[in-house]
Amino acid sequence: MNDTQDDLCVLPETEKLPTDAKALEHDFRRYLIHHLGRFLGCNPHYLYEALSLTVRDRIMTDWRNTWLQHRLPKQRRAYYLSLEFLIGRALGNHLLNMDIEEQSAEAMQKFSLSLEEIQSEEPDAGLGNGGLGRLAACFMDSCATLKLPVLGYGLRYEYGMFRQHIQNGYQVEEPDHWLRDTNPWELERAEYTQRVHFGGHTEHFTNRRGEPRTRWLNTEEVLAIPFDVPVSGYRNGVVNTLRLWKATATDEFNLDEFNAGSYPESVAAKNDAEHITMVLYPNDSSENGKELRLRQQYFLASASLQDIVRQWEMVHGDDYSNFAAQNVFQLNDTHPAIAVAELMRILIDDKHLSWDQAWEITSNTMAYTNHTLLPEALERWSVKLFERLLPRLLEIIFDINAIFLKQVAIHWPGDSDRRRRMSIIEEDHGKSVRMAYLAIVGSFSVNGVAELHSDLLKKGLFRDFYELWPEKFNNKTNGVTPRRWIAHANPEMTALISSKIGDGWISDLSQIEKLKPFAGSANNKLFHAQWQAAKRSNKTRLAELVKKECGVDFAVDSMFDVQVKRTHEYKRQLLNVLHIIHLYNRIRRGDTLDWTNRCVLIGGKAAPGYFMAKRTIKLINNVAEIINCDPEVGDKLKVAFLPNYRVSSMEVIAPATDLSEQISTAGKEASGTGNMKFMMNGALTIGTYDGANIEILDAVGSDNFFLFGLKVDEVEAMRAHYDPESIIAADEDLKAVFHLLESGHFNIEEPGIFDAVIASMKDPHDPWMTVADFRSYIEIQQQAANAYRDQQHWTRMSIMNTAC
Ligand code: 26W
Repeated sequence: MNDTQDDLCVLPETEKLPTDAKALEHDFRRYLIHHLGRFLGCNPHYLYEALSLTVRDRIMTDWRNTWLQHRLPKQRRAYYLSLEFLIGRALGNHLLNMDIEEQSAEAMQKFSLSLEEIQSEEPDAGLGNGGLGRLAACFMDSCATLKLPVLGYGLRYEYGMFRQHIQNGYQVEEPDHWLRDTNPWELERAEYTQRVHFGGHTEHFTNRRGEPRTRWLNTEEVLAIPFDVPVSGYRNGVVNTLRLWKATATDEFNLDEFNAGSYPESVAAKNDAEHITMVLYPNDSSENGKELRLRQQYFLASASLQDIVRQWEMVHGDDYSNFAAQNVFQLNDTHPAIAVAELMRILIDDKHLSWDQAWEITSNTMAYTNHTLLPEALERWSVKLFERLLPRLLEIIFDINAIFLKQVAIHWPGDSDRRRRMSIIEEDHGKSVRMAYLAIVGSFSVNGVAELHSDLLKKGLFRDFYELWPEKFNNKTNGVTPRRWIAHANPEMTALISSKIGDGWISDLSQIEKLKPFAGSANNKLFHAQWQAAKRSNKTRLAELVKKECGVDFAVDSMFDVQVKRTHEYKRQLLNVLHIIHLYNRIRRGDTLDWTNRCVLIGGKAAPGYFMAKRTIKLINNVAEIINCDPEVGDKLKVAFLPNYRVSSMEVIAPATDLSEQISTAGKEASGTGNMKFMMNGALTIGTYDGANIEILDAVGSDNFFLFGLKVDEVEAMRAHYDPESIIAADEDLKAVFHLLESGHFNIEEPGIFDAVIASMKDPHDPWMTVADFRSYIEIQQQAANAYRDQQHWTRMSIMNTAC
């Protein structure tokens, strides 16, 4: 589609392609044979590609019409700016949204192909690390279903989240070249290419009208080419857009060097440019200050804002008076926060607005979501690096800061400490730019992602700012899309729910509470049996995956106890391990009266440079190996570490889980979203009073939730005198666990490898206070195990979790 008059015409319904099985079968064959040049016996990737193209054709008219709708200047448009969109697989999602699953299965049947197998050929689009990236993808889905005019802007990483292999129990990373085989879900839109500048220097001058102006000169330019990905709404004719930028070199960039006779250098320069979108940074909790990462951030912000301003000008010319009323930018954490300065630069330098006009627009269009309280995750960029890479942006940030600090001085006269604390520029240990402060100063809204988290932001991290601007701060508790996480992932339960309450809940989840009356078992015997049967077949599916990936046998009658999420000390996979070893000790000493068989599944990637997290993965694998091959243990306890946990694994895991582990140190998990995916699939949560667990507990009631552990204030109160060694000494079970760990029982062939991990838990300065929650954790685990043996009661609780 180009920006000419012709694209103003909305395509009529008659333009739509038929979606009956016959038509799908016909187009599939045509794509496979005539477009891809393959035949039925080919590599199954091409079958996936042929079907995806067939489906994509059927999205096109809605996509185009939605795009045109959004260009009408009647409503405020939102742009979700994010370095991560963890979208996973697309085919199944579109089939569901367009209601063509059955026809597609029937069409594939004609070729003796299984739709499910074809879907499993699709590589996950792993363009994110974890919660923050998946949240962006869930929001895009929900916005399309709610018919909201929201556009996502992100980066088209050539390599997504690394693939995790387990070798001898250790995590090994392998690059994820997900685009190697073509991606049928993207549409290149070279006609909307933008130019992004780096380096160079600035020059100040006065224009003919005597106004001060700035030029940014001698820059290197990089081209930003957009690739659009369709985001379909649920059966509503809406297809929104996720626009992902790819970096490439400009021709001039290469030519200069080429003409100077240095061909290799010119090619190297091309590589430099293309490196910007080569790979996703695999850190999800600590910033590393790398230049390439700052390049990525600016590249996204600049290309996206230029694109939006370009579209604005097509309709409004150079009249920006309504811009703020009709546009809003949501910053997904501080990663795209440079957008605050970039919008100022575009409006002032390129569009010649005054500072005040530009600031009025910027500070009324930017909104910032914070996703973490961990201090090590707060982004700071060295002023030196900024100066070299983005000199004009740094000047603007200095100016924003100077004006802001004057405001602070007026609010708190004479309080120089306050000014130092709140400055966007940190002066200690080498000057740096505090991106969170830039985001707060430049935004009209600052939100946390769960009630507790938003509260802690106001009391802690952003306290000074809250005192200055209380009206900016608010909460938006995270959510997840029930389309992917129930309707797509759990079709059996979906059909069962809809048979009772209709299917309105799929696009309006508040209706799910109509399920509550069915939780009582007295009059709902059949429904309860069907609920259990659905869980059972989901558990069978997961057991097959675990067998295939880990070689471990999970018995479906056992309680499936699952912790999947990034591996991080604050999420306390180690606490889970302590409990597993405790159960193992009990089995060994014959303490198994009224035992509940349990299968523990753990999965999650560790950042490649995060030693403790990687060693924890090794510990889990070693403990699993010893327990699984101990004949004395048998089916009482099985432990598996699922390699390469990703979106598509969660689609199998969540529907099959009985017990969802959400066991972070209170105050550390901003929200959590896995907790919601498990709950809506009828799992019970065993969790601390943290993040969105609290709201889950409120919704479902304490009878249907296994709460344990210290609360935030208790954690903080204990810190000063925390003495894990004496807690261990005073607790026979915990002592036995540590004794076994320290005896080298789990690492006979590799002595000493767990010393650091063990020491971290015994350290009085352990920030995660794992040992402090052990007793209350194993007690509540025992309660969960007991509860599980009463299947009738458990089913009631399971239904309540879905219904709430
Ligand atoms: C700069 C390195 C870096 C990269 C990513 C630091 C921090 C991040 C993210 C903020 C980490 C993240 O994904 N946070 C998670 O966001 C989810 C969505 O809001 C929350 O549910 C999780 O609790 C939070 O850990």
